[in-house]
Amino acid sequence: MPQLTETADWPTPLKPGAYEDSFLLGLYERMVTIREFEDGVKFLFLEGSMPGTIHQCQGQEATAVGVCSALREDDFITSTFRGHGHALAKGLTVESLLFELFGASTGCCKGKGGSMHVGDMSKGMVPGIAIVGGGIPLAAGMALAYKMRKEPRVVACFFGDGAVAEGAFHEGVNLAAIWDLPVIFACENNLYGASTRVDLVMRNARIAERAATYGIRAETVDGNDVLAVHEATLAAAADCRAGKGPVLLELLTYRRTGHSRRDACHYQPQDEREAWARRDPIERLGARLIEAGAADAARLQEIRREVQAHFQRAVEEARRQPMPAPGDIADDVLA
Ligand SMILES: Cc1ncc(C[n+]2csc(CCOP(=O)(O)OP(=O)(O)O)c2C)c(N)n1
Repeated sequence: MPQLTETADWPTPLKPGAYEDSFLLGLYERMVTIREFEDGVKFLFLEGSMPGTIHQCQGQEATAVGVCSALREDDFITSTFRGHGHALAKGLTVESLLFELFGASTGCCKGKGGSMHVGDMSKGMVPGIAIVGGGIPLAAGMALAYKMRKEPRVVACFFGDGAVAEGAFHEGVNLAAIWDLPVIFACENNLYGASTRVDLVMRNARIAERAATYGIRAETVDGNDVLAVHEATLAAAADCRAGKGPVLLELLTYRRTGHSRRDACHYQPQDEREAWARRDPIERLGARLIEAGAADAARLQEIRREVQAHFQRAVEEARRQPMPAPGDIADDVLA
């Protein structure tokens, strides 16, 4: 079986001039926004400022930003319970997300979703579904609607490696395949499902290989390289819009924080953590920006400081937001 950490040795081709500096800096800023948001939220949660629970994505910023930067505004994404990064990458504001995590009625789901269910239909993100694999048949259904209405839209469906062993994966991918539906199945293979390593629960942990079973195209992508993810998603979206059917992208990455709440990740070997820390997606893009002359270290530091200041202002505002009124409990209940 190929080593799951093999991307540590993958080259990161620098293509000077292939992108506008402003685009690259935008990707960088978006990834820093996600990292600072997640680190800040972790602290706020542990100090008891937030109700419920949290699932975070530190280390996986390039998958969210790489995929969403290749989509159009009216394309949709689905997400599961680790959706903060997906939401920020798809265009939700730091405020609407943070207010939601505080349980405020001004949050993106009016304070009724919390960390596990963030989303905003007006931004093209279906609120997160906490059922592992739950977004996969949903994405196929949405894509069927696009196809029947002849709308040139695409759904990018984010899910983890653990979801691949769910029946919903087989059902959703198979339907999307036979009907040539415009779905990008974006599997964030972060090597762990909760505390269990992927190769303990799958004989074949190279998830892209499953595509052959369904007769669809797939690619294994370095998920810590935002430009590699962006380019793979652009190609997948083009295939989808051309009616060629769904594409499975296996985005190899690593979750650098616990599964949820107070999980300290003791099950991740130290050398593995260090190897992935050396391939931090933000530092890698930063190094490439400097090498290409798109920015210097001072500019990157300035971006981080601006993002931190924005987050701190949002926290102050979040503490002043109104809570949902008890009388609103049945509003927006559809079933
Ligand atoms: C159907 C279902 N089974 C179990 C759970 C409990 N659960 C929540 S997250 C999780 C691990 C999922 O791992 P993965 O899909 O790889 O996503 P990741 O956490 O790596 O992003 C489990 C088992 C659930 N929410 N839904």
